[in-house]
Amino acid sequence: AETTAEAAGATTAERAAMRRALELAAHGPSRGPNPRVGCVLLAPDGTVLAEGHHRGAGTAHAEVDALLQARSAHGPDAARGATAVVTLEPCAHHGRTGPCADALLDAGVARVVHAQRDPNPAAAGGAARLRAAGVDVVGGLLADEARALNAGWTRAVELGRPLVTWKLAASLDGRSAAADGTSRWITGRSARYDVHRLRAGVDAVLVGTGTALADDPDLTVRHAPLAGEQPARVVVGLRDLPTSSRLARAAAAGEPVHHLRTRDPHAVLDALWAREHRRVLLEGGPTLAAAFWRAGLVDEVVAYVAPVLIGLGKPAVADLGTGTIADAARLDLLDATVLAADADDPTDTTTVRLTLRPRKE
Ligand code: AOF
Ligand code: ZN
Repeated sequence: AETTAEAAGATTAERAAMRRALELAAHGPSRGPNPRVGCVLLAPDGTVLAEGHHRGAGTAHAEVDALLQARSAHGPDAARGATAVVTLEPCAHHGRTGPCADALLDAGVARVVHAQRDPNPAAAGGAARLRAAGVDVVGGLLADEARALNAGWTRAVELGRPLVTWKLAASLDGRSAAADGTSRWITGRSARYDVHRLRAGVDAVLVGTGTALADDPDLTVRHAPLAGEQPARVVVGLRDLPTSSRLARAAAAGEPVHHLRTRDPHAVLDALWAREHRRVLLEGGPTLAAAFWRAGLVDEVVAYVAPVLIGLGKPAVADLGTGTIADAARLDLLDATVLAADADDPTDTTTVRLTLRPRKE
């Protein structure tokens, strides 16, 4: 069992350093395959030697970033006898970069205080390796904060599949299109822009071929700030898209657009995981959403509900196999926010955004 921070008595200086390391970590990536990690190196007298953080896949891990900074400020032996305070257990693997446990050992670090254990089986084991080499290792200091900072990444890594947020836009009576297929627009402008914010936080945006054919969507982030590249756009299903469609033209232009010719949500998530996608946004339509729901592969729901009645039309979700009310799928409401219409635009619509979590038995 791991020594806990309490049992091993992390010092006041180490606790303050961990708070600082968490702040540094927050500047790291909020999507993509890698977590946010911060590191502070303390001299034996408790003063700060150097700081570092991780900036995204392929760049230095936080520990190595801090070691580099220590060396450039204080010379090659800067970290000898130092304490490394890091928000994640140092890695033990050769991934895109070398193992941090070895880098810390080579630098002569005497003590390591980390927060969260590494949930990634490929990288874990650094604490044990350091301990075996005689380094004092304390785990678990402010681990809840570190985990919260990487909540999505941690859940995805523990599940071994991308986290799925299902976004739906519907009328008061749960329709996402009218009988003739028209759907522009059910929700208001601020709701539609809010969807761009959701897209900007994921690695891939998913739609079924039915939606791709009916709506000819673009699926890019245009109305929200975007750090880094556009999320990948993924079409799921067996039907072909016309070469004149927006998605087919983007693919032809070399943009990251993929067509997965399957109907199996597990196969979809396996393919996305292999592309290192950890967070995905499922934007419909009803068939794909129902398939993910029935497979238990929806982790969060964001529903935009507009005060409009459509009557007969396309439901937001297809058959869920619930023949009786006792079998109806229940969700927990986490948040409800009113996205007000622009008062100067009579065509705009106020929309309610519901953030929900499926109840898992
Ligand atoms: C990071 N940044 O500061 C630390 C990480 O294949 P790689 O080299 O990108 O390694 C990624 C894994 O390394 C990551 O999933 C995590 O388990 C571990 N630690 N990763 O990206 C860091 N310390
Ligand atoms: Zn590492």
